[in-house]
Amino acid sequence: INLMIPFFKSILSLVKFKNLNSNDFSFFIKMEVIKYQQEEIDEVKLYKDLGGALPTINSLNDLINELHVIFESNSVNVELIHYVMQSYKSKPIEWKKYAKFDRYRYTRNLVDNGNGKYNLMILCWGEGHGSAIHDHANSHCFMKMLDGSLEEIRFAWPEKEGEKLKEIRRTRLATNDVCYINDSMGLHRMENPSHVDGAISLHLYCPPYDKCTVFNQNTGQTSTSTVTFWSMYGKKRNKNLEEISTPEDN
Ligand code: 2CO
Ligand code: FE2
Repeated sequence: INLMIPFFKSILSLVKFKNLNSNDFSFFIKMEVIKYQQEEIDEVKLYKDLGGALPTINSLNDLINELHVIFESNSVNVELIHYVMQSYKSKPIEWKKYAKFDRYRYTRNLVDNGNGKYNLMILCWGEGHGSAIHDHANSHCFMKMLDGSLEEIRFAWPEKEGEKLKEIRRTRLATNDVCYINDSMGLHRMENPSHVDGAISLHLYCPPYDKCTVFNQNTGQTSTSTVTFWSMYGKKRNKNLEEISTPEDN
């Protein structure tokens, strides 16, 4: 495992957003991932790129409001999203109404639907809970630890059919850390390595998606997984929905 893999990838992607009220893709936003270096935001450069103003985030509400402002634009800087998510210092009192655990698998709890442009959600990982290896359905994924710690295990896309997936890096995320992934950077699975403590993370997916591909590590075999919400806006959903799957361990 090479922990020093440089992430100086220049990626410029056009992201389509689905209009909430229809099934057409009706508008576009450009997400800029320019010389994005994982886990290291160059604040000075970002400050210059943005013309001399970096937002101040003092609460979860500030973060939610700032994200709305940022996504009003047709062009969104990935480093800026990373920066604002990192600036928020986790305070349990602000997010605990969204933190709903299940004893069997991790839960996804919707905090904000970003006017249809992105989803902001809180994931609750019980002791030892993990996800399957999955992609992100062409979405940009930001993840910030709010409590406890998670391990991200990243894999390369399989090159041949029937091939075992290659692990490319392993990162431990501590409280307040942020990490970013999109499909061009590989696949991953997340795991709460603790058998004592839960872990809580805040995720932003842009554009929102409800289906992703999950992979069997040994055979590379894929299947489609539907991702759903355990709760929305702090309210638990219908019992029947609890049966629908999340990309849990396989
Ligand atoms: N992508 C997974 C999900 O939305 C969680 S791992 O972090 O991206 O369920
Ligand atoms: Fe993920």
